Amino acid sequence: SAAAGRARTATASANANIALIKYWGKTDARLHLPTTSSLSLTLDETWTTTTVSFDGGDGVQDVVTINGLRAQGTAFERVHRFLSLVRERAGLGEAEAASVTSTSMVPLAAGLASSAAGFAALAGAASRAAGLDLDARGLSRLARRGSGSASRSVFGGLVRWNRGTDDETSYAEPVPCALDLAMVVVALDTGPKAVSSTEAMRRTMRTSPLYPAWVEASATELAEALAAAEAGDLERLGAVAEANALGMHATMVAARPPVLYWRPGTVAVLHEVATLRQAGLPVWATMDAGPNVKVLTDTAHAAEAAAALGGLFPEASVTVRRGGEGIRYEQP
Ligand code: 2P0
Repeated sequence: SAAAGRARTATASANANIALIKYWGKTDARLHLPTTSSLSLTLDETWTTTTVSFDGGDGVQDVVTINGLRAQGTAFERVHRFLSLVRERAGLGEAEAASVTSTSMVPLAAGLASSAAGFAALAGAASRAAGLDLDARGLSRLARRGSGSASRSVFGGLVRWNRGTDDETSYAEPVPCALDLAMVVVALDTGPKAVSSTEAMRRTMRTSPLYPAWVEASATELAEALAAAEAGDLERLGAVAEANALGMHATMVAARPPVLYWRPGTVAVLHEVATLRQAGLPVWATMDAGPNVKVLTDTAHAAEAAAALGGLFPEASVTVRRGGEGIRYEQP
């Protein structure tokens, strides 16, 4: 075959990331080109590990197994489409089907960034298995085609995804950070969400009158967040991150029909974060496409913040995550 002599199997791991300045909306749905640039923290201990083998799949087509279950429907289609893109780039025919086995420690589709880790790991494993030799930027661009936020999980620490104007120029890269950031994840509900991010952002763009204002504010907020991170100003970074996330949710709530990911517990946690902050703890909230709240702080205050929130919300699962590393490969 055309790929004779190339590695046909590869394994890669990637961590989830949580955006401080969010990605919400696409100018090109096929290429996953975003309306705004975004900024995220890659977390530790949130890995997805994926093995891809171009071994013929089940003899007819690709086989995708996620956490021991065979993927079907939309989940299968997204992975299959991604593998076809990799095959096309590598000069492999569609007949060269693959087996994909993925294990994730993050609950899937619950607004805990599982697709970011998942598509970053898939991009790394599939590109290596297909014999593509991509640099980090090329890998970030490829991961973006699977899921926008996956472009950021290729890198560790604080990462900016440059919106760009085309496939070539839309990629992520690490940025300087003088803070030892941490996130306290307050998981209230880890079941699958009712509305996917892809659908929610499409609906917001099409119908929310607040959306253009959020996009416009986002550029200024990103510049402020980058400056604050580089200067080691946690208070300034936290305040702008919280404003950007709540602004994003405001655009969704104003969509038709509304996209309201918030639960009563979500609002309770937001209020308690503000109360803790007034009491002197450096904590700010951010939220993604789900009811869970992630609390930005630094490593020096993470344990105290987690203990306080765990005590207030015994029904929630409260975990501390620090900055984590980018994509890594299992040695063959
Ligand atoms: C983010 N989210 O910046 C934003 C904030 C959720 C809220 O990126 O359609 O799974 O696959 O490109 O990356 C979740 O959206 O969406 C997301 P697609 P993705 O982290």
